[in-house]
Amino acid sequence: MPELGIHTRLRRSPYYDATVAEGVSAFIPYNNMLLPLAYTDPEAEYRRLTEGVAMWDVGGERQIQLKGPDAAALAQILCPRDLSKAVIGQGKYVAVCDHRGSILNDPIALKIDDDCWWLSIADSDIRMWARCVAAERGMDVDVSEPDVSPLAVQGPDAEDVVASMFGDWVRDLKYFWFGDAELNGIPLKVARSGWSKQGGFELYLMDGSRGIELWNAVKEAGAPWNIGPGYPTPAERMENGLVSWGGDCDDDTNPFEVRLGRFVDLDVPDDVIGIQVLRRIAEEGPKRHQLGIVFEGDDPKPGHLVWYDVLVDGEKVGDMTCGTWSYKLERNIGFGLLSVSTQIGDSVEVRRGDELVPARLTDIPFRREDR
Ligand code: THG
Repeated sequence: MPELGIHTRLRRSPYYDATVAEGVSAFIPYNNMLLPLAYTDPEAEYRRLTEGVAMWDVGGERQIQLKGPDAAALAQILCPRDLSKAVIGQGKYVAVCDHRGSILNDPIALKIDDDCWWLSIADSDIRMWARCVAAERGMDVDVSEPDVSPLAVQGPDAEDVVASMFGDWVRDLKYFWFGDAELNGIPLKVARSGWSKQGGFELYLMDGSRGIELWNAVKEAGAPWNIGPGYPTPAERMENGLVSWGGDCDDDTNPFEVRLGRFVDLDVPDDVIGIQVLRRIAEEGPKRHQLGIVFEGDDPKPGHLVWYDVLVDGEKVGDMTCGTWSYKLERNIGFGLLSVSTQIGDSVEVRRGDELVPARLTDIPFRREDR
């Protein structure tokens, strides 16, 4: 394979040198930043996440800050989920949509202050989108990307590690809620958050010059729990049903198609972008839905580099948008973005290169019995 060219535009996170020292072996570009996606032993890294605790450089999850008198109004216009009752220190997962109801990004929206919101974004340019919307609507709000880089601590032992560093108050944080903290003078926010279903926290580092110090402090605090490096882990997130916006959605995917309808509030004001279309889709029902796909057989096949066609009786019914070897099912699994004519239990074929692989449709999240 040719190498990926590295350029100043592909920014290094504040933890970059530490991840190199830990043996990072692959990066993915994410918001024009290098985000670690592999170290040395994928199965050990999966087990560390699901059975112990791992630390992830997710500095690529940038914050888009909305600040000023109209910050809350702009946040609501961008997010088809009711933010009006959110309090300072609360975060909410949202599907930011365009005027067609198609998802542009699925950030966590954090209420930092009455006049300040962060959108903690997936991999697309919401700074440009937010700035444009604010200007076109004549709003008094400054849109920026501040020096804030999350470090995730994920896994069943994450709470003990983070409580040992910051105190027991972190144990009482509700999902996506956060509080201010300091570690040897390093300014942080500590949130119960992260892109896994193993439980965990994110430390929002607010001074990029101190990333290595923070990395080393977490590594030292986590040593009694055998903490080690990790990353947003494809097998764990697919098994447990987390959507990867950049991989599982095309230019025309609405929240109802990918199980995110529960994060849409249809009664938000009419000027929220996309809400008119979302109301119509909610009433008529979406044309596609997202189901699990489990391949027959147990031959681990790494790599899922393009969407695969999914066929029923030789006819295409949709796409398999991601795939991985599942350690939990001991099968190849993935998500299908499929016509609503398909249903759980159906037998399908997946076109993988030159072969047609027999597979079955399942519910998401996956259960071992679904094999
Ligand atoms: N942390 C931060 N920013 C992020 C991510 C993150 N930005 C991009 C991306 N990840 C955002 N995407 C998600 C998607 C799902 C979840 C978290 C981030 C998630 N969802 C649970 C679920 O769907 O079951 C819980 C949702 C809920 O109940 O509210 O955890 O990881 N800083």
